Amino acid sequence: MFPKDFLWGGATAANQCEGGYNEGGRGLANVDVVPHGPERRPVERGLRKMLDFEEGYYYPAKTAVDFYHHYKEDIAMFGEMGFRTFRLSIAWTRIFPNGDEEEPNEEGLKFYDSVFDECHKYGIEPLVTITHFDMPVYLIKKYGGWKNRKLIEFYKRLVTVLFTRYKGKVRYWLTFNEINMILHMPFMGAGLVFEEGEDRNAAIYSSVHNEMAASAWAVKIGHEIDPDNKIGCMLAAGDFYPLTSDPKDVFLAMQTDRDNLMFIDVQARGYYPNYALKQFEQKNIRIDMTDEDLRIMRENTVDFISLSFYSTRCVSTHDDVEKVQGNAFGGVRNPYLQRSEWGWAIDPLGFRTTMNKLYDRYQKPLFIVENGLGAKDKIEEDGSINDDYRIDYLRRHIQAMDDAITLDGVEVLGYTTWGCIDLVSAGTGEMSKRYGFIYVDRNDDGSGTLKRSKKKSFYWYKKVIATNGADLS
Ligand code: BGP
Repeated sequence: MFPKDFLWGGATAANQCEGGYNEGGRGLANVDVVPHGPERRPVERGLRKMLDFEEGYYYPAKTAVDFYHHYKEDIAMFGEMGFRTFRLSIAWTRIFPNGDEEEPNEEGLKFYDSVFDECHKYGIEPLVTITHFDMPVYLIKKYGGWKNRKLIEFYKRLVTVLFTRYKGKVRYWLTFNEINMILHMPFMGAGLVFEEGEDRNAAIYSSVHNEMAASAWAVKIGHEIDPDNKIGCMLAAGDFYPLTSDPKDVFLAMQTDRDNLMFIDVQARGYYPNYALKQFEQKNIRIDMTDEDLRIMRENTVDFISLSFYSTRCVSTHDDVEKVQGNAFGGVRNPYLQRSEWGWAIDPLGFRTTMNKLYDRYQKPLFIVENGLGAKDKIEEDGSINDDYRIDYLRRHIQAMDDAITLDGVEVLGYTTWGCIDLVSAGTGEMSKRYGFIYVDRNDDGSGTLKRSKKKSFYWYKKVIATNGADLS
């Protein structure tokens, strides 16, 4: 049984749905210059530097699914499904086109004002990710991005403007989307570029520290501006399983989990865990941390833990195992699980396990802000789209979430499925990897009319929400 005020809804991110990359005074962002095609992964990982549009590449984020011009139509459809919340992100470059200006860009602020007003028309509570992989290119070129402590100041300026302007319109905030993604996709996740011979690890962990300090400042500023604000962190979650009961595998799984949980340990408990400090020491990673950073982090922990969950992952110390690449996380194949067309392991019970572990560890409410199946859809002759595979995936995960709440006592504030409307895939840049209840006529090469239509899952999710999760049939 789901709580009465459970926040059902869907999730998007500015860079994957808005488009309008050069409208309304917006500046250029790292997420704009990640191309579709074989160069995408190297760019995402910071192995190939691309800080501007280059000849001969297609950049899907430029137009994405043009939410910038379609938001009224799209939010009306979310309203029709009965959404109680809608997760979206702010494009930093709409508010501060370069990132270091003193004054914000009014046109950008107005855009989100209209989006939030539109949500409230349908009784939809906005859930805002302050930065979803987003970073002004100017800040990368001029300051080196998050490697530079100055970024903390620019981020404080950004959040102060947002909390002040949208006071009363937005109550739920996330500071950084999938903050641990910086380990796996440093450019895509945080705009990091590396110089020749630079120590990658040192650059990553200095940036991580600056992000976590900035996040704690956001919690402080957000609470000061409006004590009703609820501010959360966001983890790309999914437990790491040991492939076998070999203690070496078990230990490796624990360590790999820790690599990702370290972020939330700091954001939710307020201090670096000993294992992280030891690692920095052993790897000779020196981070410029001030006493003030550590105080702000300790005093301003998050109100809730949000997470994305698509799959669990599996690790092994053995050689004779099949390697797989699901999401941005590598690992080995788990023989007990089926996989999506993109090779992501499907594991609803693992979802329940992950929720339990996070709740045990932090004792703070969870918010599931991404979950879903990326799949190819087929339009039938009569125009219908029968996405039973998507319904099946979501049904099993919602059931697992119900079990976690009802049988295990995990506190969960809400659930927003990823890509409630089809959008550009972050990992691959494809449109054909679809997650939505709403189909968007747009193809991998950018062709298509952008027309929206309802899939079978649209009606199914509407019923799920109407029955507060009681009818999943
Ligand atoms: C998460 C991101 C999202 C989203 C999702 C699905 O990592 O927060 O932005 O895209 O994964 O991944 P993909 O788009 O690669 O299928």
